[in-house]
Amino acid sequence: MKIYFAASIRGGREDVNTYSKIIEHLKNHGQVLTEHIADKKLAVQGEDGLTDNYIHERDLGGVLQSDVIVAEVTTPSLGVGYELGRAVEHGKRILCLYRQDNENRMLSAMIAGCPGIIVKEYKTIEEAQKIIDNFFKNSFNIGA
Ligand code: 6IA
Repeated sequence: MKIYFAASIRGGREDVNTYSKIIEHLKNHGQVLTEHIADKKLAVQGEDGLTDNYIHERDLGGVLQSDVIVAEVTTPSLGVGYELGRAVEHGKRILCLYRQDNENRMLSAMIAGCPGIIVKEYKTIEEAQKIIDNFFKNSFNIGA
């Protein structure tokens, strides 16, 4: 099971600790192709020596070869939205995890309203873990 975990990079890194916990849990279900998303050194300024074009080609390749996409979408990210759109286009199974932590912000209707995407709200990391377990169980009949 290849899992592409998507989450904000240039959109903002406030939730990097949550990304790390989600990735650790996802590893119970398969191979996470994008562990670097939880790298605290991965700053908004950039990954050493990589061009944007290289990152785009590499990451899109990852989306296309994955069996499932799991995205943390609390911090709005153009890159994550784009990856989700491309994944929907290719009929991938997609789970988005969202935390309503700011009453002035709502998840984009283009994600919340997309029939090809399962969106689940969570408050605690334990809730997110249960949602992930249920998603894999219901989608692939695989337990944690
Ligand atoms: O627009 P964002 O940067 O927030 O988009 C984040 C999403 O795009 C993530 O889900 C990643 O899969 C992908 N992505 C964007 N930039 C990178 C990156 N390094 N390395 C890996 N994946 C990326 C770029 C660092 C950058 C600050 C130069």
